[in-house]
Amino acid sequence: MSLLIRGGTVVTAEASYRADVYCENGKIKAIGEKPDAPAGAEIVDAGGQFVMPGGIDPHTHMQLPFMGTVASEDFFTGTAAGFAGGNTTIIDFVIPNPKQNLMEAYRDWRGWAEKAAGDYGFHVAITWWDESVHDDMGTLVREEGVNSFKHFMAYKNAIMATDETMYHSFHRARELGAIVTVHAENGEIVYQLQQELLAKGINGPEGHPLSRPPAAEGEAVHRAIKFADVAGVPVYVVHTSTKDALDVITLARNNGQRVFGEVLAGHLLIDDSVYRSADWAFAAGHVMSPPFRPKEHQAALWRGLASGNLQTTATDHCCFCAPQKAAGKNDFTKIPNGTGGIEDRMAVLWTHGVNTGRLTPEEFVAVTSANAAKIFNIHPRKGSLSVGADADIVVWDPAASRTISAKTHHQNVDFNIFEGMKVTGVPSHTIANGKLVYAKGELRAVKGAGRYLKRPAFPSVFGALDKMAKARAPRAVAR
Ligand code: URQ
Ligand code: ZN
Ligand code: ZN
Repeated sequence: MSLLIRGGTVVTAEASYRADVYCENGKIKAIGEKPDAPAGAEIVDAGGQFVMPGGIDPHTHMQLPFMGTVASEDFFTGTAAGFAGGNTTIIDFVIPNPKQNLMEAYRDWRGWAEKAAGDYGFHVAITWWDESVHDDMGTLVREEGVNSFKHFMAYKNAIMATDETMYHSFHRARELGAIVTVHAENGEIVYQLQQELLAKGINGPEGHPLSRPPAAEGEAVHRAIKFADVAGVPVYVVHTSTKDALDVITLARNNGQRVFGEVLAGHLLIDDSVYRSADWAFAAGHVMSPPFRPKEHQAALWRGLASGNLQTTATDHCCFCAPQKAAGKNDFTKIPNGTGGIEDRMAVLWTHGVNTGRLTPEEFVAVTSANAAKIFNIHPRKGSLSVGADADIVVWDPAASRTISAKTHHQNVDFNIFEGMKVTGVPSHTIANGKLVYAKGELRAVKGAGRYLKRPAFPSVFGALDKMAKARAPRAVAR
């Protein structure tokens, strides 16, 4: 299987330059002026377009069992919809129930993901602690290629990790050369505010943001960063949604701590007015956590991306259809939390990032692909356009437009948080593992073609730290 992408401008996180890209057997074989391509190679005409690394969405929840239901998007439909938006890789989550054996949960998710059309990895959530969790974390790192462990600091009485669990898990991750990630909202503040709002008779979606103030995120981000500092482990803050959180991340990074921040495309563009809509389904369709925020937070988040204090963008793609959201008709705390976006993230970011001058094309590649690959240790196999890398490529037409709608999107959900948004800059072709999976509106995703991605630990960082620590340790006095 060979494919030649001809006439385009290659854009990586480092540079843009005119070059053709030749792919063979799923890998990038040559990049340059008219590289040799055998007769019979499939040709993609990229004239006037950009040729970029396929998107990596480091935060999705395909067919997640959550809040009494299961997300409507599965690993096949979700990765296929991603192709239509230029995304070629996801990192999803294994989320064990409290007291559920980690390896059992991991095997469940591996089974569900076998239908994926695109490549996928897993962060594993640590929702409880005992010696078996300690041991299973070792197995997951050493044998299963998991190098990131998630901690939900929200969702009390469900999957919330206590401080005790976080303490043990962070130290174990440090030992193993893994990174920790957090959903940083103070679950106790949220829980107490939810009870108070319901007691006052506020049970509609307007109560959702009121129960999750920016301070609840700022406190939890601060706490997670301090736990990570004590453990000496890198920490990645998912769906950073407020200036409060960004300020804490920025301060820690300025002090040299290894802290990374992710922002969702939705949090960059949608504000909390959606929850005050008279249309219950519209408001409930936007219920996700952390909630969409007042406008001033969006400006801060864009500054965070531009300044490099936020390194990645994601979607937290976790879809629930209207009948599922209706579970919370009389109690907003029962509305399944989650929204979609895997098909729209890159076009939304190009339109509101590159077309407005907030991001250069190179920065666009960094925040939609390369940085996630580097942070989660799959670069340059993923997130780069380099010889030997996986042939995961998007041919991007900067002049083409479309209007986003649930009526036309490929996502398996009846709602779209970007409904009606006109985007300029969309994929004309997506190549995954060297195969054309999307071409000018035609989706050619193949169920089960996706591969599980092993992501190596980071012993190099920790090895160096250990050597330094030993060097500093007081020498035993020779007897
Ligand atoms: O919290 C998450 O990231 C998962 C449960 C998806 N739902 C959400 O509201 N973000
Ligand atoms: Zn979350
Ligand atoms: Zn999530």
